[in-house]
Amino acid sequence: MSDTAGPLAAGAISALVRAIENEFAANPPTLCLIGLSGVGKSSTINAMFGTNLAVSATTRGTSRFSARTFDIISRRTEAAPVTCKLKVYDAPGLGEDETLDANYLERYRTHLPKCDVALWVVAARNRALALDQRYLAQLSDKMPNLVIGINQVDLVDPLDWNTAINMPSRGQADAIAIVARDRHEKLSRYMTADCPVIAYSAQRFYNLQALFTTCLKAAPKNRRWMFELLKSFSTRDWLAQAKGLSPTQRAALAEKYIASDSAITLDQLAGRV
Ligand SMILES: Nc1nc2c(ncn2[C@@H]2O[C@H](COP(=O)(O)OP(=O)(O)OP(=O)(O)O)[C@@H](O)[C@H]2O)c(=O)[nH]1
Ligand SMILES: [Mg+2]
Repeated sequence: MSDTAGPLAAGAISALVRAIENEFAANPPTLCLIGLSGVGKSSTINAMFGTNLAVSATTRGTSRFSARTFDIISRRTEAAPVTCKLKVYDAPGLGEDETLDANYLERYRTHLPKCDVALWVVAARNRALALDQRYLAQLSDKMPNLVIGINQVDLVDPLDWNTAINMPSRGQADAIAIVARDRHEKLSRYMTADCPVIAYSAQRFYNLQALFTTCLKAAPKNRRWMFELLKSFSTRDWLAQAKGLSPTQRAALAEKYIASDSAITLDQLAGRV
């Protein structure tokens, strides 16, 4: 984004906001979620965009293959809230029931080419990747811009997540790095092009910014600003779960990571719509 534009005249603000909202309505940013049952696909979207997709710890959380369009009020702009839209293709997890998978795969093949980004989620503790490999092989020719997310890293052995700072213990960090390399190697064999792999925890808001930034970069260049406006989490969400920080430590961490949360000026958006 350019910082060179001058300040907008007050009268131009509402026209610009309307133009932005029209752009979202006409052509909403579109994400497609893929992955096995219960890996945290819906949780990931809820964490990043403040949506309310159903989540379940027991049986399937998402009950049908559907495209949902959410209205998201973006407060990333200083001047005025903007009503944005996000379209999400979410499906019950693959591999949950053999009789349903063929249908889901067919529908993914139809819808994937229309998406800006495909987010393929695996669970960090699941080392059995044959199903993901099989589905990836069947979808790779239809895949738009793919990002692999390794979710639930808080559950990686030795299971001693550091709740004081809401980060992996040293032992977990080492294990997560091994997991990330292993999953990248095993899944990339089934892709037509290499793609980024990000380890994170949707529940802990840990490394969610890295996942978000990677999805943003994967999106078509002229559509990235739309995803940026949709971001609905901040450093504060991650820090809120870091129960053992002193005020000084909290302030230092906030200072270090807060740049990614800074407001977007309408001047920066002028010229994009
Ligand atoms: N510990 C932990 N649990 C998580 C995390 N992300 C999601 N979960 C839990 O994993 C379970 C499944 O989450 P969902 O978001 O419903 O998973 P899904 O992939 O959408 O599931 P289906 O729609 O059934 O395929 C829920 O109990 C979530 O709370 C995480 O980062 N860490
Ligand atoms: Mg789901």
